[in-house]
Amino acid sequence: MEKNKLARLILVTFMLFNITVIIAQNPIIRNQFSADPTARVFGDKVYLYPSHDILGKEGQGRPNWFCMEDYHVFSSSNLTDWTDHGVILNQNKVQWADSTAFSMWAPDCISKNGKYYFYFPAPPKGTKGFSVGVAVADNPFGPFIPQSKSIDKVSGIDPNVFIDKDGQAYLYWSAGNFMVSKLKSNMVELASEPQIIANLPEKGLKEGPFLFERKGIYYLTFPHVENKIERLEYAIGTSPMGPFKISGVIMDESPVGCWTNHHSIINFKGQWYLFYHSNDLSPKFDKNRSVRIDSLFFNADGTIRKVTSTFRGVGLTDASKQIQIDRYSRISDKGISVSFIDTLNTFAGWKTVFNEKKACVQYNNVDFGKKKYKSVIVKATSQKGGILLLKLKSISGPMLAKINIPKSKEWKETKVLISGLKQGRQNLFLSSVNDNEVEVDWIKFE
Ligand code: FUB
Repeated sequence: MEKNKLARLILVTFMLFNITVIIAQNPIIRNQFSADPTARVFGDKVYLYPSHDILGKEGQGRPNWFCMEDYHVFSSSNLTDWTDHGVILNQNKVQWADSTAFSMWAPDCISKNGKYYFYFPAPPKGTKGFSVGVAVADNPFGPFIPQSKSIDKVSGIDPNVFIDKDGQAYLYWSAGNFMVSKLKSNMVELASEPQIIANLPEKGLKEGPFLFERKGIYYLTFPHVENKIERLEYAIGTSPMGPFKISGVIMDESPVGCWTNHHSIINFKGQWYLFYHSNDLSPKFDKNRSVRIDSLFFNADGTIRKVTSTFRGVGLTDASKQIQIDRYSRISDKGISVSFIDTLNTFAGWKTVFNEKKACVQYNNVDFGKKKYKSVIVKATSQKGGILLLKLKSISGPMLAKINIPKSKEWKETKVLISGLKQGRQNLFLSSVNDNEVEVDWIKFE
């Protein structure tokens, strides 16, 4: 088929099924706010089930607070290109839930015997507090059909389901304390009385339990307010129902003060990943959050190494696509900063601003594959005009190109021939030659 026709066909298919493709580093979801990420590996893809924060309007739940009316699901086979499969459940489709509450909080989804079970908390009609419901589908992206009633004897938020090697499923949730019950094989009813998980921090809110197993160790991981805002902690045990022993911190408090954090941990293609959230796209209101991913590693004794949040996140960036250098791996201490392209529309992303000579940004893991790239394109603007150097390996490494950014008040794409490029995975270094201010949106190779 002709290239244009194929592109049109793909676009029409995506529009028909309400699918959007997003390519991003941290935060990974850029077409909406997203929080409380539960990631699951189903087949050869990662499916992401986050909460969907929106900016509440009058009459939509509690003012200046979390506001969520539905859930989307996203999928990816490389953790950098994400497909938004659209809405999988809305509060007005749940018979037992109060559809004026806008409180569809942190969900989870698990697969058993070819069915997908989506667990979500919501305030029930006519009473206070939260219940937990289940919606069932035949595939990971729905349509999910909610059960007509919430799960009996479960009051609380942040459901999490773990299926052990023997096939027994466990439901965890947060009700001040963490609760656990076995689930019946129908996955929608409890098989044992809810039990409090003991020996966990007693002071400071804890919520968002997420349990996983590795090499016979059961990790109960959770956000907890040890100081003023949440950080991610964990406890370990030898059985899914505990007892658990407090074992450490997975991620410190948000450096930008996002009060909540909420996470999940998966192994995908041999690497462990931490999915969590911050408020990247809403720096002034931390109830509009965005999902991030960073790699997670274990020590030989099974303890978890603390994860430092990064902008670069994970995965390879295709050299032929827009490389958002503002999601850097490293940046020099002075002469360079990152800010929103449009403060009124943060979804437009960020720009990197160079304003001193030798300021440098490093962006790792760009995939040049086996292609023979000939040029680099830089989308930039500079009031006085400026010069950037693009190098491999380090700021004093081999030079790929010297890029003269023309004097302009508008964003312009400058294309320059490159030489000395190696194939495969490379780390890039972009630095400024003089003090003239240059703003860069992205670079890409052709
Ligand atoms: O997103 C609403 C609530 O904030 C979640 O249920 C908690 O875990 C916290 O992230």
